[in-house]
Amino acid sequence: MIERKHTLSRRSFIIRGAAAGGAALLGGCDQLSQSPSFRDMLDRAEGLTEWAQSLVLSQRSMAREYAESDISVYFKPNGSTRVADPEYIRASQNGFVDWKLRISGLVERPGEFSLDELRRLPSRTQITRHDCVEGWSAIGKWKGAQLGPILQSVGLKPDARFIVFHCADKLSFFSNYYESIDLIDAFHAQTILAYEMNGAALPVPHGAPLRLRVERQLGYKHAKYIQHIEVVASYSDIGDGRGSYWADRGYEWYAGI
Ligand SMILES: Nc1nc2c(c(=O)[nH]1)N[C@H]1C(S)=C(S)[C@@H](COP(=O)(O)O)O[C@H]1N2
Ligand SMILES: [Mo]
Repeated sequence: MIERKHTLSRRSFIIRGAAAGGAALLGGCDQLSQSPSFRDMLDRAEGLTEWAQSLVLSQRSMAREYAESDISVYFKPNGSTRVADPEYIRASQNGFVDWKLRISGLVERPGEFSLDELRRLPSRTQITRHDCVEGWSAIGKWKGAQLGPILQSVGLKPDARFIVFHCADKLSFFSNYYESIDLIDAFHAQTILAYEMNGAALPVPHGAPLRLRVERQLGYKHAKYIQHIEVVASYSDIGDGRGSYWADRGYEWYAGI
């Protein structure tokens, strides 16, 4: 029986849920939590009952996973397939040994993670289908550090709502690529910072050394070449204010499959 008399902030509940092994709650119909207007409502709602929140958590179903034999022979690299930034080029020539991921914003302990440090964190390997908005799909195997435990280790501040990924590549002359996700997706078991693809180090065309996999959304949400993660209360100050390079150019911010 679910205890209904407490009200918690959505954030603390999600974090507790994740800590208690939120994956155990996964399964069932995913329609409600995938609905953009429902998620908007959640983002505004303070102090939902624990009962309502557990309903939401129970809707966090897993994206379909495939067998090794389903892995695509060819996986199209798309969008940026290289990075012009001199610092990135130098790091890539050096096998990314002194590359660092920076985490800043609404966290208790901002800091940097090397690739080795990321590799030592709780990881997940998943064979999933990538669906690009342009109409092609490919199946690949991804291994990476789960984002949830990383966020727990740096500690989210109470007003944290979105995780922003700042990338090293410029897709247009004026702007680096950027993306953001909400805490529901950030703490989902299949949301990983991938450093391996199909059993090898992530290749440069696919986003080396680190790219996001957020399996229940379309391809453009899967930020490649991540160099900086910023935790924010609102993404209105990022880019043109819609939370994503492609959302700022007319696509949906929430790109549910
Ligand atoms: N940094 C960055 N991330 C990006 C892009 C990009 O151009 N730059 N393109 C997006 C799009 S539209 C898709 S379909 C996927 C492509 O991933 P892939 O190159 O591994 O196929 O990356 C996404 N992430
Ligand atoms: Mo895409």
